[in-house]
Amino acid sequence: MSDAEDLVHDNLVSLQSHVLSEEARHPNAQGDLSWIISAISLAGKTIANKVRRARLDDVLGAHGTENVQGEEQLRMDVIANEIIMRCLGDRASIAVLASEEDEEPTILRRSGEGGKYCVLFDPLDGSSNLDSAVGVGTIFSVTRNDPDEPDGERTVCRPGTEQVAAGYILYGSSTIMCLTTGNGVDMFVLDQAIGSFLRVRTSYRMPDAGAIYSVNEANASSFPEGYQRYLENAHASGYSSRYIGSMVADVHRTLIRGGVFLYPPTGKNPTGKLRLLYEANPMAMLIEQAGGLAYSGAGRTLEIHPERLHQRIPVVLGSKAEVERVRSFL
Ligand code: AHM
Ligand code: MG
Repeated sequence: MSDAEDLVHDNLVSLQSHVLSEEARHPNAQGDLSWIISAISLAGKTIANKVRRARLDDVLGAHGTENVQGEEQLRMDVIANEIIMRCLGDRASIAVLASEEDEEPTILRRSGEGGKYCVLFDPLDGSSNLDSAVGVGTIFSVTRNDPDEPDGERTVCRPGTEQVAAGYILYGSSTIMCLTTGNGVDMFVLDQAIGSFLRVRTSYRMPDAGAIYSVNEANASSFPEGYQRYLENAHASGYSSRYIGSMVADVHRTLIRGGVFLYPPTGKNPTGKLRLLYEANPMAMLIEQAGGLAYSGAGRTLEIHPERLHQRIPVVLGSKAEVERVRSFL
C-alpha cells in the first residue's frame, strides 16, 4: 500500500459523515433518514452513559410495573424508553414510534404534517442481565409511513422486507453500533473521549460458516424435535456453545465469529419468545445484509406478514451454511 492509500485507509469517518455520504448517493434523498439516525445515535450515547452508571446511580432493579406482555419492567427499561422517546420525538419526519415497552404505538404526526417514517425499537434488550454487568443493547427498525393508513398498529405491522434501515447498539466492553440502510452492514464504535461513533467496518460480511450454536439449552427438552436433533448432531460434531442471554450480544458475536443463534418455540413460549417487529426483523435485515440467513419456523423472517404489534416468533439466524444446516433438521 502506498503512503497515500494508507492515509485514505486510516481516515476517520464519523457515523454522521457516513450517513451523509450514503445519502449523497441517492439524488432524491431529503436528509430525513440522516436526522433519524442522528437521533438514534444521540439516544444510544445517552443510554450507554446511563448503563455505565446504573449501579452508581442506583437505578437497577424493578420499576414495579409490567409491560403489555406481562413482563416485569425494570427501572432501566423505563429510563431507556424515555430517552428514545425524547430523542426521537421532535424529529420532523417521524410519523409513528413503536416500543416493545409500550402497549400502543405513539402517533407523532400524520403524513400531511410531514410524517414519513416509523421507528420501532426495543429500548434495552437483555435488561435482566444488567445487574450482572453483562452486555445489553438497543434494537431499532425504520419503515416508511403509509399515508393511507390512519391506524398506528396497522401502519407498523409491515413485513421486514419493507424496512429501510435497521440496527442495534451494543452496550458492552465498548459501545458498538451496527447499521444497515439496505446497502450492506457498517459498524461504528463510540469514542467516548470525543462523543462520536467512528466507523470501524464498512460493507461487513459475516463468516459463511461457524461451528458455534447459541441457544438457551435449558429449554431443549421442550424444543420441537428437529431442533433437538440439530443439537445432538452439533454435540457429536465438536461444536462450541456460547450463550449470553442478551440477544444483541449473542447476535453481535454471531456476526463476528459466525455460527447460529436460535430461540425456538418452547413449552413456556410456544411461538418463541422474541418479538417479530422489535427483535427478529431488524436482526434479520442486518444478518442478511452481512451475507447470512434468518428464518422463523416455516420461512424467511423478513417475509412474514405481522398479525399483531407484539407478535412473537421463533428465531434462527446466522451464517448461511449453519442456518441451512439447522433447517435441514426442521
Ligand atoms: P427482553 O426484550 O425482555 O430483554 O427479552 C429478550 C431477551 C433477549 O435479549 C435474549 O435473547 C432472550 O431474552 C433470553 O431469553 P432466555 O432468558 O429465556 O434465554
Ligand atoms: Mg428484547
